[in-house]
Amino acid sequence: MNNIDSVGHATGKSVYLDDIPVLKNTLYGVVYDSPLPHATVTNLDVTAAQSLPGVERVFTWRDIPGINDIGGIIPDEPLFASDEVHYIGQPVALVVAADEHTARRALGLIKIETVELEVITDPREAQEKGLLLIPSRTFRMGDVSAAWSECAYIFEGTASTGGQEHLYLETQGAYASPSENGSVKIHSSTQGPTLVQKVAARVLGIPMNRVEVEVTRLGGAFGGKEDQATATAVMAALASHILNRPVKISLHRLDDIRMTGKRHPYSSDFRIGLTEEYKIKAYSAVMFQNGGAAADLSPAIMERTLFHSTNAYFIPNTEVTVHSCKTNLPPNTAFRGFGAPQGMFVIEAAIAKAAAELEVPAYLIQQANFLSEGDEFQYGQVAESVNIGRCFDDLDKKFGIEKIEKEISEFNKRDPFRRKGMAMMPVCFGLSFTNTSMNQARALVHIYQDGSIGISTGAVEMGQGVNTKLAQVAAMIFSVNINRIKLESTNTTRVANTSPTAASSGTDLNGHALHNACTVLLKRLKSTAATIHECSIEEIEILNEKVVINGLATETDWEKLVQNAFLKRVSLTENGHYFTPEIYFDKSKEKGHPFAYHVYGTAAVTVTLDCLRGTYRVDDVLIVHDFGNSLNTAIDLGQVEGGVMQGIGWMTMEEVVFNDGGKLLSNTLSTYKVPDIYSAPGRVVCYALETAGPDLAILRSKAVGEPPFMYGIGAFFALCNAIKSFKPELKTDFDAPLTPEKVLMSLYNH
Ligand code: MTE
Ligand code: LUZ
Ligand code: MOS
Repeated sequence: MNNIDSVGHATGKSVYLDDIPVLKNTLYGVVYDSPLPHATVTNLDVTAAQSLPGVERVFTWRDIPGINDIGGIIPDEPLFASDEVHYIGQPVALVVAADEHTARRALGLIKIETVELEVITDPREAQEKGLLLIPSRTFRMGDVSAAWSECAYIFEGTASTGGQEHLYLETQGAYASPSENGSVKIHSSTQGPTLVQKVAARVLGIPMNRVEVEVTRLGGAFGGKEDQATATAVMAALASHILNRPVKISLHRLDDIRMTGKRHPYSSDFRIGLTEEYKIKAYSAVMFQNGGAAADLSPAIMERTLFHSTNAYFIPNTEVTVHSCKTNLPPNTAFRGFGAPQGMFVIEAAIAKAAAELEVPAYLIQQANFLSEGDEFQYGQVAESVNIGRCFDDLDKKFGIEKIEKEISEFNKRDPFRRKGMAMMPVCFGLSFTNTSMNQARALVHIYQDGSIGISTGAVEMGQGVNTKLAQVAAMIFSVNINRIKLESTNTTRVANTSPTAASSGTDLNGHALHNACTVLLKRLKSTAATIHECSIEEIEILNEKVVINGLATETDWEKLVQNAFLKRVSLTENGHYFTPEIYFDKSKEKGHPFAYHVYGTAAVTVTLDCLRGTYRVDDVLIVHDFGNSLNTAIDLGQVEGGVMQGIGWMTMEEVVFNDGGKLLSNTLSTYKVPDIYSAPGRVVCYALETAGPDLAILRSKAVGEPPFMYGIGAFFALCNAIKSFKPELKTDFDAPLTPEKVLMSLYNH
């Protein structure tokens, strides 16, 4: 089954926000953002900008009719700064003009007077000064302080990971226009239309039913539009609502990179204790999450870090704390993996450290500690259908870990200046929003009189193929040709109170809701068929667009059946609702059953390092991944390849750099290096683990969006191993990304 969008994308016919034809009288908005990282605003003068010919109006916090707050979880983030600014790039005003060029010229006429305040960019320093976004949280299991004395070996260290720019191809943007009765319609490039609707209503001071949010598709999001599409959308809505004119905002790339938050950098201290047999007896870690200047999604990301801090291992005694630290940087936000990669990096660093000290391959320690059936996670959930050991063993069977190791060691003996390295990266990722109430969805299905089908859900298509998978679900239930099905835009008036398309759960949640709606409609149609053919409903099947009775095809095809049902006044519309059963979480105890199921997989990553130049390439990424019973192997493999590439980029070359004054130095694509075709691995080979798939996954097809990202972590440890083989005495520190510059310095600077 091809992706239903492939032709539209290849021919340029798919409609993104910027392709929507603009209405007459449309105005264009450009954001004026804070030039300072932390300051009191003593005066803001927009009069000169206001009087530039062509400028319609300059909006500041004073123009907000409702509440000046866009915080998604915690109300700590103004739409426009008022008396203080907290980061460079923070929106202060919006210039709206007849054209974008004029609006941009007016920016230079805005005068801001400030008194500078202390700037903090380091999360550890923020924590010391008590600057936290939310209270710190700790997950515990067993008795870690008692367990240290039972360990044969104890190792300590630090590990840190950097930020990451989402670099969605389509930048943030929105197009708002006034409708009747004081309503506003917002076209938004958002993963969370309901969040945009809710926050727009709050800021405009109108009820949610006066705000309609429409999403056609996104040119990529990767978490960057889960929360941070809201500011742009609400600014456009505000200007449109007040001026009673259509207003469009589409961020320029450099503005987008400067103003929006990124993946959270983390800096952590760890301690790991093992027995003589390499069983991890105890693990403790303290992690400092760099949250930026407002909470955004940091509380939820912190939580997912905690949930994934022991990755795919059973560790009987743990204590992991995360501090969410407030700094003068743009608020960091969701990014594929949502804090899990940061947490997993620390336990993998701890294992790598132990392996180096004990002079054994890390995979022996990994393997000795894999979760087994019935083990308890740190958060109380009991592990079921655990596949991690099988993924690892299958990978070994298919590719031969020892054989790879042998080839590498021979190469390393032979080659004068190049070194190869290998690392295994197991992954265990929990599926469900960690906030239980978000695990619900709705789907609205219309069967039209001609037999064609229109489907609306809360899912947002951002390139991940959710629309194709949803079409497949409906086509399978109705047993009709997929060409009969159209996936409608995502719209808050058709499907309300949606969760963002995130947490890899888009297909699962919306697919289940769709399944429920289609099942009800199918039953109605079967009942109609039973009336036509004067038999009982149990004898009826619809197979390949035909009514089949007791295995025999009848004259009645899908179109006839639908037409007949319509004439008989049967409802051909249904709204399906779904909520994930069985899940709950008790925050007061930090225990529960938060996930519907877990996704497992293992990758072996090999690299070749040029020790003269510090340059390297990733040779192979060999994977066995648990897709369950995949709905669409082409899409799923695409998600694996994209995720792996993005993970490798985060670990090796993408370096978000701020100076001490909170200014982003890596603010262009010439100073921020993203992976391109030349940095792609030589091979990405991914085998599907043979499994039935869990009941709670839609048609037993497991969610796939985020988990493969974490295979990229293997590239970091493979590089560490290559470095170690060139310079055995080197004590590697775990400071990602491991850029070629950093590699070169570590090879020769000690
Ligand atoms: N794939 C593409 N092509 N573009 C994206 O923006 N986002 C990722 C992943 N894969 C993304 C993507 C992220 S962060 C998530 S959470 C999931 O897709 C969301 O979609 P799903 O829930 O339908 O898997
Ligand atoms: N968003 C969210 C997420 O609000 N809660 C989550 O658990 C989550 N997980 C991954 C990505 N986005
Ligand atoms: Mo993905 S980080 O859940 O949008």
